[in-house]
Amino acid sequence: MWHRVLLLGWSMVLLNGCAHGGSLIDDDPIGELALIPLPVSVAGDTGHLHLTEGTRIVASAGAEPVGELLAQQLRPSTGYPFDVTDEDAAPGDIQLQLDDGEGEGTEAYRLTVSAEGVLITAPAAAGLFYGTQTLLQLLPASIESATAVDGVEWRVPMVTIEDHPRFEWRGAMLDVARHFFGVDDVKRFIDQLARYKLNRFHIHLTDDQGWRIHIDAWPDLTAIGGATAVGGGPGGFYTKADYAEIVAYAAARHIQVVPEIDMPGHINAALASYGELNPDGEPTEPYTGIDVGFSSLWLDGEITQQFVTDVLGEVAAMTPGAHLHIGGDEAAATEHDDYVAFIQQVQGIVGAQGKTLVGWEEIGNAALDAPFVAQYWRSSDDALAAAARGGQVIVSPSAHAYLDMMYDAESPIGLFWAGYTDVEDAYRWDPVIEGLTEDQILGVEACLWTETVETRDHIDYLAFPRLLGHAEIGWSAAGAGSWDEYRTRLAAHGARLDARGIAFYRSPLVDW
Ligand code: TNX
Repeated sequence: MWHRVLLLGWSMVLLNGCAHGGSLIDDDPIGELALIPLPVSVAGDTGHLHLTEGTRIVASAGAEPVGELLAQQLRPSTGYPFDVTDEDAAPGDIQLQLDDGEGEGTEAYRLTVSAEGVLITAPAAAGLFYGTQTLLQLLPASIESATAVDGVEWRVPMVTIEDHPRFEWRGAMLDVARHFFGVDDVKRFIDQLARYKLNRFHIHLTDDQGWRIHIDAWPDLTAIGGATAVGGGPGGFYTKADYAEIVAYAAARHIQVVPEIDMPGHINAALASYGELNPDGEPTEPYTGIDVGFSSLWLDGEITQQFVTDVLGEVAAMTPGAHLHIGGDEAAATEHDDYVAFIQQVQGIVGAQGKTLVGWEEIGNAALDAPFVAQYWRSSDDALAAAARGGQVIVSPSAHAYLDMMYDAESPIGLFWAGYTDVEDAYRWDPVIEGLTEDQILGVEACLWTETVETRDHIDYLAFPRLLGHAEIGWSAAGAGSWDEYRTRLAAHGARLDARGIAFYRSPLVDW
C-alpha cells in the first residue's frame, strides 16, 4: 500500500519508500504559472510533485518515441536517468498514455500532476508531445540547461491542464536563401519551434541570391546557384541526405517541413546556374544584393516546363507533408497573364505529386481550384480573392509577423519597410483578418527573412522573443491572454531562453 508522506510546515520533502523511486511531494503554494502558449484550461491545486533519480517515463504502446524525446530533454540538466519503460507505473512516474478520446483533435492533451505522478493523456502522439512541452514549462527554468545543474528542486506544481490548439497551421519560416544556415542551425531553430507547439517549419529554399537544395536532374543549381549569398558570402546548400535529416528531426518533434521553391520571380540563382533557362541561352550574373522583383522564369521556354516539373517532383519526393510552397510573390518581372497561367499550371504539377499548393497571397490572382493555400503578407485584397475561390489562408501580416523587421530605431539588424515591430506588436494582433471568417484561416506563420541575418545570434536576436507571441496567437483561444499579463509570462521565459543559449532581444517593454 502506497501513501504519501507530507512534512507539513517545511519546504522539504520526504521520500516514500517504494519499489520504483516513490513520489516526493510538498505542499507549497503553486504560485504563478508562466505558460506560453496559454493552455485552454488550467486548474491548480496546492503542492508540488518532485522528480527524482527514480522517476521513470512510462510510455504506453505508441508513446515510446515521445517518451524517449522527453527523457532526452530531462536528462542533461537533472542528471537523472529517466528510464523509459512500458511497465506498470509506480508513484512519482511520468506516464504517457494514448487514449481513445477524439474530442479536440490529434493535438489535444490532458496533463495531470498529482501525488501519484504526472499523467499525460492524448488521442495521438502529437498531443502527448505537446503535453510534454507543457510539462517542461512547469519545471524550473534550468531544466532547459544542456549541462547538469546542482541544487535545484525539480518540482512540478499540482495542476490539471486541458489543452488543444486554435489553428491547424502554426508555422515559422526561415529564409536560408539570402544567407545560408547549415543543418545544425536549422535543428536548433526547430528545437525552439517545438518548445512553443509550432507544427510547421517553412523553409524558403531558393531566391535570387542562392539555391539551397540539391536537385539530381539539375546539379548546377547548387554547384553554381548554391555558391552565392547576400553580400557575396560563400553560400551553401543541403544535400538530399542533409535535407532528409532536417525532415526527420522536425517530424520527431511533430513539425512538418514545408519546402518553398520560389517561382516565377525570385529565381535569379537558377537563371545564373543554367544558360538554357534564359531566352538568349546565356546565364545571368549571380546576384548578391537585396532588391526584389527583377527576375522571372522564361515562361515561353519549353525547357522551363521541364525544369519546373523536375524540381517540384524531386522536392515532393523529399516531402512527407501534404504541402509544397511555390512562392509566387513579387513577380514584377512577369507579365500578369503569364503569371496567372503559370500558377495554374504549377497547381497541376503539384497536384500530380499528390501535394497541396501553397503560395504567397499573389496566387489569389490565379483561377486555382480548392484545395490550395494562400499566405497573406501584405495585401488583404489578394488574400480575400484566394479565399473567395475556396483557398485557405495562412496569415503572416508583415507589420506583426515579419521577424526580420527592426524592433525600433536602435536595432542593429533588420529591415524597416513594414515598420518597427516591437514585442508588443508581435503579440497584439488579430489573425482573423477583416473579410475572412475563422474557418477560412488555416493558421498563422511568422517569417524570418535573412537579408540582414548572417549568424545564429542574428536569428536569435530577431526571432526571440517575438516568435513566442506568434506561437500563442496560433495556439491559444481568441482573447485568452492580454498584453499586460503576457509581458509577465514572457519575462519568466527569459531564463528559459537563456538556459537554452538563445541570444534573445531583451526588449525594454518586458521586465526580464
Ligand atoms: C518581402 S514577403 C518578400 C521577401 C523579402 C521580405 C523582406 C514576401 C513574400 N517577399 O522577398 O525578403 O519582403 O522583409
